[in-house]
Amino acid sequence: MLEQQTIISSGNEAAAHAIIDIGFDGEGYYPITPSSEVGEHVNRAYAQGEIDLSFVVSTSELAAISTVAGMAIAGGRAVDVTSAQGLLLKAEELPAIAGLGLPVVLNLATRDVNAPLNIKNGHSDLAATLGWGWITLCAPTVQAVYDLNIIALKVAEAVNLPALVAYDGFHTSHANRRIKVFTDRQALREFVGPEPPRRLSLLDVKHPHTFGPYMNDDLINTKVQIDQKMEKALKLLPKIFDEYAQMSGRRYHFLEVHGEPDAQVALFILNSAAEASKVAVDRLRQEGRSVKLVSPTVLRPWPADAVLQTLFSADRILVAERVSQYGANNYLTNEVGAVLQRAGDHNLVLSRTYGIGGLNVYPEDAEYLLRLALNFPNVPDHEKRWKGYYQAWPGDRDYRPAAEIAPIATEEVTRNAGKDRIDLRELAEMPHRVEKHSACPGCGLFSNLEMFLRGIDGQVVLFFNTGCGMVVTTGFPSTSFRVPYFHNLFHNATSTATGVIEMYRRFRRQGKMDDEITFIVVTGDGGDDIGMDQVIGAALRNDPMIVLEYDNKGYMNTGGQLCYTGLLGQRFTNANVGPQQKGKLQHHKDIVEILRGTHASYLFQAGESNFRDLLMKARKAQKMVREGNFVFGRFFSPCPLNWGADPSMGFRIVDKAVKSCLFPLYEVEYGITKLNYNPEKAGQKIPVIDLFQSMGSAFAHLASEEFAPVAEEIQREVDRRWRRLVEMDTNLAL
Ligand SMILES: Cc1ncc(C[n+]2csc(CCOP(=O)(O)OP(=O)(O)O)c2C)c(N)n1
Ligand code: SF4
Repeated sequence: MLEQQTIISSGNEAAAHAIIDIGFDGEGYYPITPSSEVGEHVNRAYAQGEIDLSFVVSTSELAAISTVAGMAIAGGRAVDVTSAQGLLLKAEELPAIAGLGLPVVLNLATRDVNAPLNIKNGHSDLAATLGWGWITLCAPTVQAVYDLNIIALKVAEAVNLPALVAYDGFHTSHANRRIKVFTDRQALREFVGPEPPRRLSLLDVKHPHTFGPYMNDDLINTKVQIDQKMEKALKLLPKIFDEYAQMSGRRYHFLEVHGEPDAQVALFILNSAAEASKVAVDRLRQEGRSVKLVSPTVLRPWPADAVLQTLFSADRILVAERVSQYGANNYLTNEVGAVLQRAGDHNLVLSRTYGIGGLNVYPEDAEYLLRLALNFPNVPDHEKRWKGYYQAWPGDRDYRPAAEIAPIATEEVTRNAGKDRIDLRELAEMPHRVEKHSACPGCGLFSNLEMFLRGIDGQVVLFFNTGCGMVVTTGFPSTSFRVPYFHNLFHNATSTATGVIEMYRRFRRQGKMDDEITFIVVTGDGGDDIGMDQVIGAALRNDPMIVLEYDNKGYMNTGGQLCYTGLLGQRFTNANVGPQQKGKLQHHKDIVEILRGTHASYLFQAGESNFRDLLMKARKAQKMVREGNFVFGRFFSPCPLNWGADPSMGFRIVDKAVKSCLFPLYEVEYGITKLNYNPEKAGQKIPVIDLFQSMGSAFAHLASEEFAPVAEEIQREVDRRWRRLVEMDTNLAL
């Protein structure tokens, strides 16, 4: 056995620990709860110089897994992590990776797939993957997360298929447990072995090969090959489990069984719920009941023979699943049923959906399910169904949450119509369209948005991307919106708005409605990383909407991860500062300048520190959309929580961002650039370092002596961009 040490670890830390111990060549990263921390831990180790791996922060999950595919086809060992919608966004690439035979590892901290949006546990993401050709291992405990990552890579490389390690979001990803990890990384790496040489490599220029061609008709044979590789993995896994047991003292099997081996009743359940179920099995056995628990470690390859052997003797099997799939049955029930049918179909397979939306499973819940199977069919009528729900209900159709805020009347918010000048006092009295939100004190999001909305007359419909703006305003059954509002997942608001606007125009043409509406999309800067294509698409189509980006220089809702708007050297939870890494490696993204290339009608930057300018831009933006044009605006929006900044400094930080020229106030109207405020001319320009000193701990190091070269580099870049703007302003505006 190899030497090991005991540590306290969460499931996410255990996955990171395994990734670090194995020594992967590369990781693609995109944050999503509850899996985000894995990459953060790996990056921390990288920043400290503990490991040498290419850590690529991507602009979406699809981009991350595509980067991982690139690493693998170049011959590197690569790993990725995700959950729920993140997995679904990778879905295009995942079957391709299996078809290409790339042995990458993907950790999945399972989470229910909405709607409505939910971050808690469910297995609907995992269920979606089962036909995609990935070896799939299930880790019910924190220890198993560590162990199965190692086993996954070993089997993946042996058969040239990718492997997925699934563990439960929050129940396992965030549970702190005592686990054992190897102390000697080198010895572990010997167990994993060097990466087997690939027959073909994209980097082999002496023997060039074409990968990923298109192939039709009878040449499509990768599906058969995947099947054969799965069969090979099925034969190999017991040997790998054996070797791992010798090395670690921990033995895994296709299925973990707890209770009486030949029990009359079996509960078949996946991952974390299996732990609570063991207690229920023990209690019932003390009563002399013949019960057992069966929990699969391996879902793909599907261990049909082991399932048959384990369940054959049971009269009744209750398959409990954290999914609800309409159709013949939930997926595992179908698979268990199909296996047992081979043996003559003498067993009764019952199915229950449990725990969707992340509900906890206690021993009492498992006991209830076991008793249901034990007593079947002598159970209450409503439980006689062979499939159904436990811990889930359809909700009360007649439930109407109390209206805490009143809808807004058009007259209340019509203050600017037909006026040349705005009356600030009158606008100050305008009612809020968004109220009672729970943003952190000092957050720049709503101070900017609220001010902007005061410049907008009449009715608005709001669309929010996922992010803080959405999270702090809605949480069933409450809402902060006095106007219609729609959240349609992380980065889809712009395209969703396009669809709504198309119907709005159609219905107005058809005379079905006559309300005048301004459509406004609110997004974080992260929404414009992952959703950049959608914003560009709306701009290119000149869809009449206002898109407002609050730029808080990070993915704040998920815990302060890197956004491409971040500054060179900025500290993020996934771009740490240490001997080997100095925070973010690139200069800040300039979304307005990116959109300039779409020749959108009106683009602007504004900030709460210059509120008259902001209000004038709101008025102009509304005029533009009323004329049928696309508008994009961006605010500089402090995030005291993740910047570690003083919440009372927000207004002054925005002012400094403007005066340092890091965030110039300007607009681009039909291609003509106009600076709205020139700190140089006003004699108010300040060095960027003055700004960093007040921006909080994510930036404070940039003002230190050690980071002086980085600060100088940022100053040069800011000045270069500023000079360009000044040139465009003075020359083109004439
Ligand atoms: C497809 C997908 N990937 C990842 C996420 C997780 N996620 C939700 S919000 C968010 C960050 C949003 O950042 P930003 O747009 O800057 O808004 P902020 O959090 O700063 O308000 C992330 C990564 C998700 N919901 N869906
Ligand atoms: S985390 Fe930051 S962006 Fe989110 S509400 Fe708090 S201050 Fe605002």
